[in-house]
Amino acid sequence: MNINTMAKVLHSYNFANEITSIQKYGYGRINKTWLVETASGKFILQKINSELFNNIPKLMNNIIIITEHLKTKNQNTSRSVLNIINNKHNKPFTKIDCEYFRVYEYIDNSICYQTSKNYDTIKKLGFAFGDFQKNLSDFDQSKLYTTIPNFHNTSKRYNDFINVLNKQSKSAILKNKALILKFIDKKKYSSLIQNLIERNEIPKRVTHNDTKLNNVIFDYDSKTPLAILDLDTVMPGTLLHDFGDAIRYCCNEASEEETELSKIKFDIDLYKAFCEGYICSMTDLTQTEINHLAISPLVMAYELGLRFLTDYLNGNKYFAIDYECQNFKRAQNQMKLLEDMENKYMLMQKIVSDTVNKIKCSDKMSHNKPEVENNFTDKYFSDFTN
Ligand code: GN1
Ligand code: MG
Repeated sequence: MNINTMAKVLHSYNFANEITSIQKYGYGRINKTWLVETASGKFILQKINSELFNNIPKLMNNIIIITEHLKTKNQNTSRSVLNIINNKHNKPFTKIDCEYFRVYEYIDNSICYQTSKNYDTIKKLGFAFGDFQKNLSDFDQSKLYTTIPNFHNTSKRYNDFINVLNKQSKSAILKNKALILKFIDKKKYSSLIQNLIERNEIPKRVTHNDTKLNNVIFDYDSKTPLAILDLDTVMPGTLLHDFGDAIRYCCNEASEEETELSKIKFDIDLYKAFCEGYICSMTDLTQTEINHLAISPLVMAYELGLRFLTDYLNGNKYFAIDYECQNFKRAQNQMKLLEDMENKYMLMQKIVSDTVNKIKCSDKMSHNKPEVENNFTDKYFSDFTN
């Protein structure tokens, strides 16, 4: 970012005179993030992508009202949410030269994981996302502004892909033919969840829509989740998208950036751990939701792969890249993951139904569940697993 703009932004905050360092932070593909250290504490500074989000005041209002609601559900309000710092004019964002910036309090003694092979961590992650969902179940959806219309409308994503394909030269299509054909061949995934939404077969809930492992802050010592980040895409939606997207990301043995396809495998034990955590905390799932939990990660891998491939064919205008064919490689990565999930799908279904039954049994057996001190205690998990 232009140094003058950065200086103006920082001067709009009360901590401007105390800054000791500023470094780039995180791996977001949409917003730009910095860690600002000052004599009195650390802050997260973000430049919000205003090409994508076209009404930032309304987006910020979503984040404020969701954060306030989540605070009513948890006593430790400095570590259970990411608090927004207002600028000197008491505004939650600063606008400089048509660009928008916001600042969050940094949560001390915390960590964000890009990947994790630890079953306990992933079980707690599942619990945290289920808990987030449950905590928002009494939030009035009509108060939310839709920041990106049709964000997880996979049928629309498929149509966008076909429209971009139609604009390609013959040689571009031939060059990428194998992957393009795979996405066309698996078109059935594009309407699977969308049909349930359109036929009102699943409830509309307040959902996060970007449930990646790296959007959760963990306590550094206890390794338990503290807060869920990146509320830009909190909108009315279906929990199938959140459940599926979280699994698509955290159960890939490799990262989303892996280009060596043989390393991309779906880890069924991590999946089991996530299911146990999620189903344990999000207890009011409907039967239709339960029936579609197992298929949802396949739909989400298909959707994201399609988005990466569409963006690649369209000149990489959406997802930030470090090298020219990165979005093509990311699409290949998601396709490989999807193919591996297809091979394990029967087992994925069985794990969901076994987990649901196990929780129903343990609910019947113990009417006196242990008190949950903080949302993610180990005590609660060992009670569930034993
Ligand atoms: C984008 O920037 P980040 O990492 O928070 C994208 C998600 C994708 C993700 C893939 C608003 O999220 O939908 O799943 O990249 N966010 C938006 O890594 O498009
Ligand atoms: Mg995001």
